[in-house]
Amino acid sequence: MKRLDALIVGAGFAGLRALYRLRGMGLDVRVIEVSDGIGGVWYHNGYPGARCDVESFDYSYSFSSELEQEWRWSERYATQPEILRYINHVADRFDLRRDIFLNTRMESADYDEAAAEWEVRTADGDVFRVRYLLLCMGQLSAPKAPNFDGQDDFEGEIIHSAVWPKHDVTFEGKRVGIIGTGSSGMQMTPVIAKAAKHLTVFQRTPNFSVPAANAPVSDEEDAKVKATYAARRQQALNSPTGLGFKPNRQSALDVDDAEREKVYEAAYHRLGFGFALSYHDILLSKPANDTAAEFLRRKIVERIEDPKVRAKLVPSDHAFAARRPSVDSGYFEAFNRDNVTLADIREHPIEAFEPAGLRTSEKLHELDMVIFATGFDAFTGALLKPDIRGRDGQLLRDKWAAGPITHLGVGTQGFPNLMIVVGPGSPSLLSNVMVSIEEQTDWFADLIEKANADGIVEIEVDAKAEQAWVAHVNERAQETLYMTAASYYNGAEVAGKPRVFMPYSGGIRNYRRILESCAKEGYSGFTLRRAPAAAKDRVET
Ligand code: N01
Repeated sequence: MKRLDALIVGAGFAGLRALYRLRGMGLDVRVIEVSDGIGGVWYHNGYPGARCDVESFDYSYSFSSELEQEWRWSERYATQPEILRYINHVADRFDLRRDIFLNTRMESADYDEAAAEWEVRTADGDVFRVRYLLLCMGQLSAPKAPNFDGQDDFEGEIIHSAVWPKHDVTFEGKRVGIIGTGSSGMQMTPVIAKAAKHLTVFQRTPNFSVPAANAPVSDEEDAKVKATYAARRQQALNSPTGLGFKPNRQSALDVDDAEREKVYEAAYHRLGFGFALSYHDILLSKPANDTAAEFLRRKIVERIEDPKVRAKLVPSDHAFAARRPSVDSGYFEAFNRDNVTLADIREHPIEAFEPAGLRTSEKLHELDMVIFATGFDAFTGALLKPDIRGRDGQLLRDKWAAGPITHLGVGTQGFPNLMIVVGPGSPSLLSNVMVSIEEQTDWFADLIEKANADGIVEIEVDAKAEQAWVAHVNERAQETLYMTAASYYNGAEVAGKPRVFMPYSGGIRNYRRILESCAKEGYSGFTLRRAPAAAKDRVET
């Protein structure tokens, strides 16, 4: 049994950041990580074409200006290998590895009410007793895969994009199928198309996408950003989503067509994901959204030669960005190649695997390899896998059976001293997640610092506060178009999952102000105790 001040679960961007900060406070803290390497999703999503769709300068830590100055990004949108190199560089530079246990899966965590401690058990039988348990387990880290009839009889290879093998995967001479056209499927399509003998993309829902406008980072741009990095970070902090440029505060409906076209054209060629911020109301008003969606549909049409294929690829069943759009590098153009076929599985659903390939209601697609780019059990998938038991042995999974209940996305009543980093109910995937990670880990660190200074041993969310927060998260979501589409934002990605809105859509800046005022008010919505509630009860009875 190992006794610690804090245990962090997950060695991705969040876990490393939490380790750096908590260790810097003199706490005895460790990280456990189920994989055999650090990096979280960036360790596993090694599929061809994987890259970040937030600009490298913004998708990076801000806690060390030395780190900011010394790291040299090679491209505006970094590839997965480059991001993984960055993560490893950070781990080495700040000597983080010595406190990380790899190949260590948290199987259960039980709250000991009398001691105000968590007892964490790993799959290998190790036990940790800790005051604080920080869950840094990711929002898109529990891959989900279909289970078609006959799958085990398939004679080719099946790979999931989010569990990409560490050995070289070759496509030369192979007939490859990709199921799924979210960001992962759209990123890998043009790359695999170039290498494979034939590529079939199995599409259920056509998705919006904006070109990445990727480019090498020139020495000049690198120097310019580094000279004004602090201002760029401030800009990100004060933006709705944590991206490092100024959003337009105008309505898309307050300008004439020519002006709007000019703005969209410029954003389309330079801003990638930020296209959605061209006007402030793109995600708030359907008529405003229609202007952006119509512009993007025109652009998609221009990129595809065959009118029949084009008609299938143009998204028409959801508002732009109500589902997560992609930022692509040649996705639509890939369908102009002779060796690429689009299989519309909404029209002709997949029926089963056969030894030679995939049978749809139309025909057998003969394949040597099938890639599942089918996404994740988002937001709650990883958090609810282990048995996390709070007061009275209540399982987190039971408490959240009808959807996650949190105060500020950071904790939940009945599970004291449990801290969720970038959890449901926080801006999470509606933000540049690096900004959210740094903000929340620092907020937790300040809270722990205060608790230690004041002799606090138990920190618990109040029931009323979490009810009010869940209601607020829902109210904010209702102001947007997010609930108008079925997506992983609202639980539609997994059959039977509660259909509730998961992230907080009120924006990074609002959220930061809420966190700050919570702290200023002595952590309103939380009860901070100098003795465990259970121990007090015992004394009182
Ligand atoms: O997953 P997705 P993803 N049969 O859920 C289809 C981040 N990310 O891995 O929409 C057939 O978006 C499903 O169809 P439908 C980013 O936040 C970031 O692509 O359910 N099809 C959909 O087309 C992103 O949003 C980067 O009708 C099935 C696709 O699979 C998130 O990760 C790069 C199916 C899943 O799309 C997830 O992206 C990559 C089935 N049974 C990912 N099940 C960056 O650039 C699912 N589908 C940072």
